[in-house]
Amino acid sequence: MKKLFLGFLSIFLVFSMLAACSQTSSNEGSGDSGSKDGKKRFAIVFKNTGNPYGEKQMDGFKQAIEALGHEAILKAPDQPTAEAQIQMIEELISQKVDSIAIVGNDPDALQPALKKAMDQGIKVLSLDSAVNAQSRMVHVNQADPVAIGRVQIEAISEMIGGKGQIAVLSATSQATNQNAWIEQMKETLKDPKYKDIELVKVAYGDDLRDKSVSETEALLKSYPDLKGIIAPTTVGIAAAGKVLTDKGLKDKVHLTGLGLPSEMAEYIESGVCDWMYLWNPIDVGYLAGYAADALVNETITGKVGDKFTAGDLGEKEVVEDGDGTQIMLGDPFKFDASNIAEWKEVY
Ligand code: RAM
Repeated sequence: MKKLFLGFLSIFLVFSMLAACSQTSSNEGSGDSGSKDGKKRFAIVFKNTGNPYGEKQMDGFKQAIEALGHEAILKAPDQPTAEAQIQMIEELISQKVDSIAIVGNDPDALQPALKKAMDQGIKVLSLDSAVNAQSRMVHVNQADPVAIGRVQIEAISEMIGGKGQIAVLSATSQATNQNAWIEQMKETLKDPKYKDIELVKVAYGDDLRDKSVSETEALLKSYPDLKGIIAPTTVGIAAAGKVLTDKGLKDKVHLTGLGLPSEMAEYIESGVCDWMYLWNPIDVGYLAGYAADALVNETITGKVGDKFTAGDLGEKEVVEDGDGTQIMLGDPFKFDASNIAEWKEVY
């Protein structure tokens, strides 16, 4: 029954993506400014296609943009590379969209393209995975990276009894968000209470399902004493959950990280993953939609102290983020056997 539901869900998501792409291509090449019906056009560019988390985030963005009476353009390249995103940004610049919200595949490589967009009056923001402060007006952050990194180390430590080898299965090696979280994991591991935990490797599955599966298998082969895997990516954790299940490694190799409840429910219910964390990806996209609108109508410019109302999420404020600024969604949320049944239906 669950498989059937997930089957229908995937078909629905594929159709939504196709609908989004055809909507996008109908604007492509027109090169005119503004849309013909006078609606403003707001683009979002995710890391790559085939990631249900990205689809949820784009859904939330679309909901916000349409509630505001504008047009949403949803885009994602086939591969999670900066080059592919640069090409999409160039296309959006020539279409003279009003705003570009980017989930960066690289912190720095998109700078020339995004600066060109801003020089032409396009309002640029990042969400989920930031671009550097010079490439954006503001970043929409799901949660504090310090907390995201720390909770994952606390979790794996508890699961393996504070002792043994662990590995990280990440997304791409250039992903700003995963790299920030891994840096915080390494900081947390410096605490003497984690002195018996050894981080043996950070592997990269590139947010591609097959590569994440083979990277997990390689970790298990190279480190036969491995006690735990942290996958701070929804694609990675689901792939690792499948490998550990197929190889019967429940209780031998523990798993935590950041997972989509709908994809991870079976592994949490079976005990392959005791618990994991995430935030609401729909809300991240929705908040970015309202932030983009506030930039376009100049309610905010992206400076510290700017405030705006983000629909159902209420009032939000722009705060500091290193040499740039950001808008925070909330805290990471814990999913375990007690609440997964409820959340797997939501996202
Ligand atoms: C993957 C993506 C995304 C990240 C989540 C946790 O879906 O890498 O950017 O925020 O995992």
